Amino acid sequence: MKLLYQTHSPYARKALVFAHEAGLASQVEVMHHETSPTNRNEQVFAENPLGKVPVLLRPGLSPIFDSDVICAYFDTLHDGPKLIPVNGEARWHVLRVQAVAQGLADAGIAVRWETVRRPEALRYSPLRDGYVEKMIASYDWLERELDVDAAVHVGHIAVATALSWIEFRELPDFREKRPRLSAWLDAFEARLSMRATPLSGETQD
Ligand SMILES: N[C@@H](CCC(=O)N[C@@H](CS)C(=O)NCC(=O)O)C(=O)O
Repeated sequence: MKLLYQTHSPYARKALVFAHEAGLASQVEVMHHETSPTNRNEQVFAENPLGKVPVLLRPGLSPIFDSDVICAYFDTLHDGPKLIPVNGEARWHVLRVQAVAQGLADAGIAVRWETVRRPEALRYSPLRDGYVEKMIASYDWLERELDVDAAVHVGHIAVATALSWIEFRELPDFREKRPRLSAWLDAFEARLSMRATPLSGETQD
């Protein structure tokens, strides 16, 4: 399988960390692609009409996107404990945590548009502030709700890759007032899956 990837994408890293955690990384060939809504990548558009990474290419089968769906697919390919609980309240808890993590990364990208990516004259500070509020509320929610002692699941992977990217991009701090979340992230970042997938590079708009 080939994974259309980006070394500075929280979502692409989430899919690859999941592959490592599920014992599938050796079956995944990583192909780096730059993407931006202002810088069309034809090879990515050919596989995903949204023009975004990650995309998983499977021999003889249709491409899979986005990161949520790639992770769900990977979870069908291994015999270990499921990283996405199959049923019960555990399933809804894990998917909800994943949703908050996805929203955090989405809000972080929106903040970057309104601070560094958009030409200065076109930036709109009320929109930046609104997205920062969402990030702060999500940090507080994770400080309260994240099941830090549970076995690793897709929600953990999504939160760790989102928060790690937020620090990499110097977006609003989450550590100072959130010791529980902060300690959990430090421990998660020591995992092989995270150490094998470092963030690097600049967005090319
Ligand atoms: N919901 C998607 C988000 C993917 C996404 O936004 N990827 C970014 C890279 S961080 C991208 O390719 N952006 C290009 C664009 O927005 O056109 C997922 O979870 O995979």
